[in-house]
Amino acid sequence: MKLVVAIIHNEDAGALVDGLLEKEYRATRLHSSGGFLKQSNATIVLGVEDDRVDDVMAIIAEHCTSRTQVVNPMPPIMEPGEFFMPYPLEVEVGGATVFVLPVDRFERL
Ligand code: 2BA
Repeated sequence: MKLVVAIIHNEDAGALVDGLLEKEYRATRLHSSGGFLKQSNATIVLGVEDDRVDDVMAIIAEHCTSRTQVVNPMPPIMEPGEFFMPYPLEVEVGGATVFVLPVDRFERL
């Protein structure tokens, strides 16, 4: 068995969970936020049999799309008379960042 941890855009989370449920995968949605952008995203956690991981990856790919987000960099600490022109920065946020981990033991009590 594997634990699939997928960090995805908030906007894609509902459709992904529905897509997984349609195929009878059990999933948990966690509210998370990215360390870099500090914006909220979603983390989907699901335990699946080894031979179903590829199917789950395909469902994730189907429902999660990458987007470009604009970040306004923090102004540096300024000395009197210095001037800072903030240029917004474009960042490509992937459709999904996925980790697949081995599971030693799984029980539903
Ligand atoms: P964030 O940390 O908010 O990162 C959003 C996007 O900003 C990243 O997209 C990447 O394009 C860019 N980025 C992140 N760190 C950067 C840096 N130090 N310098 C320049 N650009 C940087 P993704 O790579 O698609 O990541 C999307 C979200 O997935 C991340 O949100 C984070 O929540 C999670 N993530 C990505 N890689 C991870 C990892 N190795 N471990 C844990 N979480 C990860």
